[in-house]
Amino acid sequence: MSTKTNKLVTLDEYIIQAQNRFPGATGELSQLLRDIGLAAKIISREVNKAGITNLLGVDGSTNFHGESVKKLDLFADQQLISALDRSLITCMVISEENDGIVRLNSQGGKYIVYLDPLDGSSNIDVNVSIGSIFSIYVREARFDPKLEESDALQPGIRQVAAGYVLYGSSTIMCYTTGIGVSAFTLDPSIGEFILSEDKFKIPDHGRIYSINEGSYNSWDLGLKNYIKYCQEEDDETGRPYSARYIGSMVADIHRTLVKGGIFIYPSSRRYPNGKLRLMYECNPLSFIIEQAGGIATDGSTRIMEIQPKAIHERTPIYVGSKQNVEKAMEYLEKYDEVSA
Ligand code: P6P
Repeated sequence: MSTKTNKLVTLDEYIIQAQNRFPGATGELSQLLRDIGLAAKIISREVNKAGITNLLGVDGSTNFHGESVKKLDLFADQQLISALDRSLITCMVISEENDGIVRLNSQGGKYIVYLDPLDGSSNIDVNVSIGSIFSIYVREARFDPKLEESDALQPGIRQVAAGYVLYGSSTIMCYTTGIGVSAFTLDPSIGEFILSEDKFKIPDHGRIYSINEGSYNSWDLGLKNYIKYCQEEDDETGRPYSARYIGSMVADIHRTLVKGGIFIYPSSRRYPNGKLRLMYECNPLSFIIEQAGGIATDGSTRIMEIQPKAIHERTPIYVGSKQNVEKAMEYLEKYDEVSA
């Protein structure tokens, strides 16, 4: 739920108005967000006509994770990195598409940006929604000439901004700078992101659970019993809940933000530490959900308090409406003792 707005406000206008509320603001973060907005428009244009411009399909290479790289993955990565490089505000980028840190031209730049340039890319060829995710930190040792990976290993609570762009039935950019969540819808006829929802609030409880039930057999007992709880008849809590799983985290999280409920990617036999990446999937999307009034944990620890050890590390995630995530945690704790 949120306050719909009627006045036409573009992303650029909104960012400037927000900046003016902070007299000491240098305008650098505003510029960085505008850079991402520009790259998002270009990526949206290509995503929406990928089938025509031969941008569908695999690039033929595999990334260092061993995953086949889609042409649009590379295109999105290049667009975002070059947009950030042009404004000389960002010193380095960490992206799912690059093994190590990507040093930009401005080695003294204030910001470090994590990117999942095109999340859910396995859905590209079947025309299912995909998204770009970004997470922004301030470089602490700003004037140390040696730019190291360790500069980027900061917990999610240190994010200064985070958000996503969802390329779906419309293109939506949703971000937070720590004072609420705002969403903008791209109007392709004028090439502008227009403010569509301001101060997003996630429902305290939702009737949707979202998990890939194909890995059921390798779940912990607590998770198995929580999903059974979601499927039981109970009018008071509106159960059985509906199961919805798109397989694109950005799309599943956006639905959870709008309608409430819970999204889960647990640890499993195939992914003992979970599949999703802490720094450029779970932290930014957890920042958004927390700012909207929800909760995000790894099953026991708040996602944004995890101290990262590696830039591409993975984590399990339970994220969404407060009541739904708390209920899931109850089951994990109750049955964890049993299975231990
Ligand atoms: P599975 C997409 O590849 C992704 O990284 C997330 O966007 C999505 O939530 C998850 O993986 C889907 O993984 O194992 O259910 O196909």
